[in-house]
Amino acid sequence: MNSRARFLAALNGAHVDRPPVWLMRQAGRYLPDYRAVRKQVSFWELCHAPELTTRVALEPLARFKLDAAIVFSDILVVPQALGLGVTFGTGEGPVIERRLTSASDLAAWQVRGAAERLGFVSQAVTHLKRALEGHYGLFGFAGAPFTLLAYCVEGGGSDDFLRARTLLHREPALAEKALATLADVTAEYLAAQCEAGADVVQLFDTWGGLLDAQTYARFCLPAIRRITTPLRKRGHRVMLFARGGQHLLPVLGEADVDGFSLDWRMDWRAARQRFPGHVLQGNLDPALLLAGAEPTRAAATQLLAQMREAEGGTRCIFNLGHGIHKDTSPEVVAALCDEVAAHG
Ligand code: 1CP
Repeated sequence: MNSRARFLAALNGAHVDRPPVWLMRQAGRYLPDYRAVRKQVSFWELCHAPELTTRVALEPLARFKLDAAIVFSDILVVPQALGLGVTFGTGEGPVIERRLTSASDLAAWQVRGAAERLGFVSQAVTHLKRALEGHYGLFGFAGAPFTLLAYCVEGGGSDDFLRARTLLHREPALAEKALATLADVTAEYLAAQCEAGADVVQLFDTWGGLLDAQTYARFCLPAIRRITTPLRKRGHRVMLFARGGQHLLPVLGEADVDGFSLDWRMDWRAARQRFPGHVLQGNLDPALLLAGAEPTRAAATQLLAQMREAEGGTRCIFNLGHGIHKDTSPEVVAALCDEVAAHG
């Protein structure tokens, strides 16, 4: 079975010889070629150069037995396209210059033309699609509305995004309007990625798990559906990753998605029981890879056995429960992918 055929079969619930595998953040700082590229160009320059985004997206496919690629970009391209001024400093993570604190800040967002300003990402998808020559599946992606809002309100990274969580409750109308705006730009942006050749797109709700289920259902799910419902009506596939969202499982069914990417703390069997017809993806703890090849292989074998319990492992995609940590050894990643491939 070719990788893309395996990947599409898993998405469609057809027979698979084994679950396909890809890894969140599979292109990134743990790979020497990525670090070499970043010595030459800034992060934004890299994102805007299709030859380079394709080069870094292909590197993990050349090294490891992976079944899908993900376009190289970042979730913060959306606030950048809205004119918020996003910079990636060395080491300490992104900074957003024009934070969202009031209705007048929101009124200044440059919504018109934002999807066009994101055209470089669709170009990266087109370029990568051509290079994959139909051999591998291809993911597009975007940040989910709340995760984007969290960065826009905070002005950068945070452990608890307290300012964003406070805004939801102090100024719910402003928060809803900002979430809807982010959603509408994202819907158009993801449709363009699908039209450029992405087989499926993933919404990263990295910070959604900071919210209780009631707040998530009130603010996040309507914004997510503004993206997913029109995409799915057009025949595009969408996955949702709600990191730290085990307590959200009872409400996530309202997201209108094809599948869920599971955080490492989520129980695979419990998720499968709740979502028998959805694609499930995940969910090895990235920390296992830092612990070495043996614990990683053992945990992978166990997870593959759980995947096989329902329908011979179809509608399952092997992945981590969050992105690969930058200190991960490529040899361990190779061992993991070999282990998954050996289960065919
Ligand atoms: O210095 C560098 O080279 C930049 C490091 C880096 C990389 C490699 C950033 C800055 N972004 C990326 C690429 C990236 N980001 C990808 C494509 C790589 C791949 O998967 O192969 C993807 C899917 C993302 C998504 C992303 N960016 C998320 C969601 C997924 C997740 O890991 O939770 C988030 C939260 C971001 C924000 C971001 N971008 C970069 C950093 C360091 C951060 C985290 C900021 C923080 O909260 O501290």
